[in-house]
Amino acid sequence: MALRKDFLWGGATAANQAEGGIFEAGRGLTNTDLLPAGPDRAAIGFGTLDNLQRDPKYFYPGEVAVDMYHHYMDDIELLAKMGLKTYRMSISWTRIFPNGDDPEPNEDGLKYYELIFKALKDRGIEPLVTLAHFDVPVALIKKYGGWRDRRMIDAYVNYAKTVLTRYRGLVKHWLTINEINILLHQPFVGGGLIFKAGDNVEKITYQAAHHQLVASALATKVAHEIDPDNLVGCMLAGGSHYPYSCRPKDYLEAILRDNGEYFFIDVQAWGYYPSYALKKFEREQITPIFEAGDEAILRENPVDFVSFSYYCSRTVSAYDEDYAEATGNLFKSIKNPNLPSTEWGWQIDPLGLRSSLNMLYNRYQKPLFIVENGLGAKDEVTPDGQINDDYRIDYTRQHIQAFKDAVEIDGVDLLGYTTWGIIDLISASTGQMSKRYGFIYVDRDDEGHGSLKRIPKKSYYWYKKVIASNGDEL
Ligand code: BGP
Repeated sequence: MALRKDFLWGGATAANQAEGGIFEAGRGLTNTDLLPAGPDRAAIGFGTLDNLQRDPKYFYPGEVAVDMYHHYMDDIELLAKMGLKTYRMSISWTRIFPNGDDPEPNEDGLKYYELIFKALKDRGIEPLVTLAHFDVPVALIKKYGGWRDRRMIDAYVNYAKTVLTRYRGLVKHWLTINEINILLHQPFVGGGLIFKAGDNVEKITYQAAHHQLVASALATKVAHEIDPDNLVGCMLAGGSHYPYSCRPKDYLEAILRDNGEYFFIDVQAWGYYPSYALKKFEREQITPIFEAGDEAILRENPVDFVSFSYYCSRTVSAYDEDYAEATGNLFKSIKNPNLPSTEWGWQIDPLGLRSSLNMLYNRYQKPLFIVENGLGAKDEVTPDGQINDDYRIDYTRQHIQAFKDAVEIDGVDLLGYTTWGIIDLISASTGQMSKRYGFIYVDRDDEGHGSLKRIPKKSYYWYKKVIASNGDEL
């Protein structure tokens, strides 16, 4: 079995890392607008450093990002010329509802995305839309403390209903919440949570998780009611756990750590809480409060497909030994001595993508979608204005080969592949521009200097051929 004929080749961005224009046309502030570049970013992202006011001492890279807000037509033109079949992007919640739950939506915000979706459709590009990509309106953090409060469910579902209704017929593929398991690792980024001394962090986080899971199921329900053709996916920060050694305890540790991350997807795909999670909650006395009807909402509204990001596998051990550390998207693990690393310490493991696809397909038996994958690396512009990013081509080629094998040899059902940061944008973990993922270069640096000019990289032309040959020409 080869890749589907209608395989969705594409690229991905997110509003908070690409758009900028955060004060334009009535937009309200969102949590990620408050993430500065520099050393405090991680603590703010975790929710231990309360930073609900923008502080002039910081540089906020998301304020302008790569200014897609103003460049979107030119950018879409570049994406179309690459031959993209799909473009993954997120709607900024606070462009639609500046305070998250205003009585009426902001027409300017609705119009903005309508123009984008129409421009994409006109060029034969299917939008793949994330409803919340690290996006919690600041007004709702102030009012409710973010997702710890159940009232977030109504605000989110009302927002979802508004955009699902408005973009009916324009958008068919939806993702409810980006990398939903990131809530455990960066609770402010994932859920707008800020902790005070004495807070039971785990209890609050899992209660917030429950609210997100119910909200996601309700959004799935609404999406299906509004248009039965809508396809809704959940979204996991993926990458399986490897045992550091073949000691049985290490293997068990890897399984348990996988469970810890897949918990969210288990609920969204199966429609119920897995037994290992219920046991953990009981043992640790952190069982989330369920309201009457929650179980039925989850059960009756599982997702249609499972999407995930894949950058690296993660290595773990049950033993407290002196291991070297590897970073990875927003959480750390042990450095795997068998794998090379990027300049940012993320380990490169194409075969791990095939393993993850197998694991997820076996576990869920639903179509899969790789909605993020890519290499964050420094690029150099040659004196004649070229970017020869062979390292990025190499990385992407190996990952594409891995998913082709998962489809062709292992029989995994894969809907598509969108590379992360199809156009350079700011890094979620560091706020840097210099950690570039794009096939399209953007002239902007870590301090916010640069013309914002776009230049297709060597990878741009390479990917164009890959798409045109449906993955045959790598
Ligand atoms: C994921 C996020 C993205 C993206 C990517 C790369 O966790 O969904 O928003 O940024 O990782 O991570 P980074 O930007 O930290 O290199």
